[in-house]
Formats: sequence, C-alpha cells, structure tokens
Amino acid sequence: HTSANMKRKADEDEDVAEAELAAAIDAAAKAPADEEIIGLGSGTAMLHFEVTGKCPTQYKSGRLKGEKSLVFLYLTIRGLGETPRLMLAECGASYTHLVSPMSEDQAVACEWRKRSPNGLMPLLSGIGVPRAQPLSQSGTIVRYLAQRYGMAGETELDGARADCLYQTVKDLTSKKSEIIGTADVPTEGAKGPALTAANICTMLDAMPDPSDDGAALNYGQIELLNLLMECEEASSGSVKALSPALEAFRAAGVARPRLATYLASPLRFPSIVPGYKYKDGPMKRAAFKL
Ligand SMILES: N[C@@H](CCC(=O)N[C@@H](CS)C(=O)NCC(=O)O)C(=O)O
Repeated sequence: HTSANMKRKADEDEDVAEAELAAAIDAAAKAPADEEIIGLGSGTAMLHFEVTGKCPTQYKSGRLKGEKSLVFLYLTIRGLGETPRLMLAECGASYTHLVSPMSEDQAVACEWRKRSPNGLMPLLSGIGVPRAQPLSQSGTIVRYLAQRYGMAGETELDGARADCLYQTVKDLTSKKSEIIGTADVPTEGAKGPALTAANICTMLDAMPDPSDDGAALNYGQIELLNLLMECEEASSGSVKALSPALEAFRAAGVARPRLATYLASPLRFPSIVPGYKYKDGPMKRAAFKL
C-alpha cells in the first residue's frame, strides 16, 4: 500500500512539474518581443530555446529509450551554465533550454527555487532525471552530461584524468585576474598560473586533439576552453602570453564546427560587467531567437 501510495504521489508531482514547464514555455512565448533583457534583473518570463542538434558518431545520444527529453535551466548569462551549454553544442545534443532573467515570477520559472536541491541554478531534468526532482550543482550536471553523452573518455581512468583536468582548470580559474593582467603580484609555483598552465599542457598531451573534428573531447577540455575564451575576451593576447600551446588549444576549440556555430548563436549570452548587466547594453527579447 505504502509503496503504491508513494508511487502515486511521485507521479502526481511529476505531472505538476510538467505543468510548471509548460507554463514557463507558454509565458516565454507570450512575453513582449520588445521587452528589454539587461542581463539579470529585467524581464517578465524566461527565455525559451528549443535546441536541435545532430549527434556525431564519436559521442553518445545521451537519452536512453523511454526517457524524457533533456531540459536545462539556467540564467540569462554565461556563468555556470556555459560549460554545460558548450558540452551540449559539441556533442550535438537536442534539448529544451529555459533561462531566467531573475525578475519573473517563480510560477513561470518552473518553481526553480523550490525544485532545486540546493535552491540554486543551474538545473537539469530528463535523460533519466525526473522533472520533479531535477539535478543541481554545475559540477554534478557537467559530470552527468559527460557520462551520458560520452565526454568522460573511454575508460574509467580516462574519466578520472578528465576530472583531474576539470579540477585543475577550476584552480586556474581562481587565478584569472593574474592571467588577464589585473592582479599586481603573480603567484609563484604550482599554485600560480604559469606552472598550472604548463601542467595542464602535459595533461592535454595524452587527451583527444581538438583540431580533429572526429575526436571526442572530454569535459575537462570543455571547461578549459570556456576559461581560455573568457580570458581572451577580457584581454586579447593574454592566453598566448600565458602559454602558446594553450592558445593553440583555444584556437582549435573555437574552430570546431559545432562550437563555432554555437558561439555565433544567441545561445551564447553577451559578456557582463559587475552587477550582471550586459557589457554592451540591454538586448531585446526578440534577439534571443535561434
Ligand atoms: N555551487 C553551485 C553554485 C550555484 C549558484 O551560485 N547559482 C547562482 C547563479 S551562478 C544562483 O542560482 N543564484 C540565484 C540566487 O542567488 O538567487 C553550482 O556550482 O551550481
């Protein structure tokens, strides 16, 4: 009895979560096309993208038989959504992307504050994850996507190496101000950007080659590409000054066909200034159309 009741309750909650998703999509469609999205802090509904990709042979389809389609929720900035977006672009995934400008009602935003296990974005549901109990934590989402889409190497050890790179890139990210030249004193040794970059290059030597379109990149490599793009945008030439080999990695990464298409699309949110406002000013909702 108890388990039948629990199943019924879970099914009901899943139906409620599906209705929340439908309401968010409906509100996005009905919101004024000329409404301004300033970054975070304006807008009456989420933005809605139906991304349709084609999975190249080196990756996996991500979705098993009988599973719901992927829904990925984040905010109208790059932030912690960017590595998942880059991964999904690279592996040709199809998904529903809903992004919050953080000023709409929770009733038209999938109730993400309540649904999220840690109360924060990003969130993922589908491909094995119930809508009513989505996954949160960007690192958790990245690793789940990597397992599903084949971006964690071929063996368990490859996967651990990819994770070591991912974590080392996180460490390098904490030194971004030194890379782009806004910090006064550079950190020396293995914690500093120069040696961390050199160590990352050694890790990359044993990994798939980003200049090979047919290679399956891993999630550590995508995290690295994300950081290098941010550094280059903040200060042109800064990646080459850090490491010519990392500059070659960045250039090869952004030239990969599916990544290049993504980077030129409205899914690639503008960069922001402090306060989470778009650097080049507000965008119209209508500009965010695939
Ligand atoms: N450790 C978490 C941090 C998540 C986080 O800080 N999310 C922010 C956006 S980047 C958020 O949801 N902010 C909403 C709020 O502060 O109300 C992760 O990696 O996902």
